[in-house]
Amino acid sequence: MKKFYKITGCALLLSVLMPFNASAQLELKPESLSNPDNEPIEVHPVPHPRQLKWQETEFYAFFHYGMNTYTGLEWGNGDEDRSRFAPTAAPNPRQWLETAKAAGMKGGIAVVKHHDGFCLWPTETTDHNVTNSGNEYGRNTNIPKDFADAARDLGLKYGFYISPWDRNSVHYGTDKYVKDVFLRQCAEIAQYGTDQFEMWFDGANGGNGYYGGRNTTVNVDRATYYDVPNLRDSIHKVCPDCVMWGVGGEARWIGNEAGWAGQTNWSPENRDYAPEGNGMYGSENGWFWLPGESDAKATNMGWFYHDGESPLTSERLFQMYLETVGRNSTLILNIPPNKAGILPEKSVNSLVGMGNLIKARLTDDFAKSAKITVSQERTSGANRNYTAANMTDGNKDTYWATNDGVTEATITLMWDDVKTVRYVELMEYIAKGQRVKKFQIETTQDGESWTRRATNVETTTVGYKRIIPLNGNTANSYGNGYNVKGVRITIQDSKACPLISRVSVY
Ligand code: FUL
Repeated sequence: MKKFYKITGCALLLSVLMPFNASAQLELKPESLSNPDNEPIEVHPVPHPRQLKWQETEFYAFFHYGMNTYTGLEWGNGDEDRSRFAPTAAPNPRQWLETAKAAGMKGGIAVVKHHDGFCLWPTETTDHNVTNSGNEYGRNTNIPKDFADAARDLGLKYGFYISPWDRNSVHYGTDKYVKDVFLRQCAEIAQYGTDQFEMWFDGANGGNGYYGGRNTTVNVDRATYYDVPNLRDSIHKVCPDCVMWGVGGEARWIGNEAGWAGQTNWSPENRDYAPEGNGMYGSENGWFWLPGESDAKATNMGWFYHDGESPLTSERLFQMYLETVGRNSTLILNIPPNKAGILPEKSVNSLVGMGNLIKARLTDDFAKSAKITVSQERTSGANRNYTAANMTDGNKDTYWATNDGVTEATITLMWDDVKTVRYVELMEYIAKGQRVKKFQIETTQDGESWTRRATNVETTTVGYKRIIPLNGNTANSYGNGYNVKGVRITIQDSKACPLISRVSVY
């Protein structure tokens, strides 16, 4: 960054009067012209604006629907007779998304092609698509179109899962598959909406399959085979805010598919990370921004619908929310549509129940009525301040900060009357990088003696969002709560001055 130096009038006069050597020793004062708002400098890596918008989606749905819904498989071999895709009613993506909305989700991702290669839209890239399916409901289906239309209508974000691995295609494993099938399919899907927020590219790549009758095993190197730089560039030209997930290299797989992220979870990561290993935690000194997404099932069987399946309880799903969204990850929660192309009522109820728990437990924010003091406020700039009030103004673009070099700080919230509290939520202003490395939370009943809470929790990283149950228990977080007159958060270590955009106490 450029620094401008100001030589004051007095210094100028002295420099004329004094010999050269003496004037050279005059202290030059850094001028603030280059940074009039006294903004803290970034701690790299920082997110791309599209990754920031993506992160704000926080909690969204996953819908696995397709050939497997009718064959009962999880991974179709690619040789399924197309007539087997025969919905018993017109598939209704709007109903899927209405459920997502009622559950408090901000969007959804629909599978439009799984590993079996069967495409849920009319495409010229393969005959293995809905136009050749078993009945009129199937032949008239166009999932990406109906899904995108419904999402826009409901004010939700949307995106699609397109399996790079294709066990139907005779070309899989050759360049022709990448050029004439996969990239063209992605381009077709991009045409269903330039406002997509994520394209999902599965890490399951290659193995045995039908492959147009070759019935063989094809292995590819997923890092190089799919022409990812070209894929990324072409999609971004059409869908500028679309994060290319997984193989696309713009967001990472948390990796356990069980609905939890590491308590310590960095968004920075290294290019050579093993998606199967380190996904839960990221890397403190990772050199590029690769935020985590947790994919998990809301039901007890597969990703696709199976007769006899049951949804997980709303309480269990709420626990997943705390262990993912509450740990600097997004949560993409799968609810399988059934053979009629709708979500079963039991699943809807459980999801809506989860949404109600989130609303009931994480909405009434006591921080808004607290008297908040901080150990230090960063010196204001011309058009920006860094006061404690920025943490409760509901504005994601304002934040509280300390001065440069100050990496320890306290935030104290006090109330005149007793509050029953259970959760503390913190958000960092990650546009300038993820910083906080260690913190702790205490409460007070009398305003004098403080007791540390959540002692069994790794209170290390914060990131985009961290939610700490004060009893330290995500499975049974609600409990009786603590009756307190104050909450104190102490930041004990940070990569640089901490920037906190939100503090909430529920
Ligand atoms: C995995 C796939 O192989 C599963 O079938 C499912 O789609 C899941 C979300 O990702 O890698």
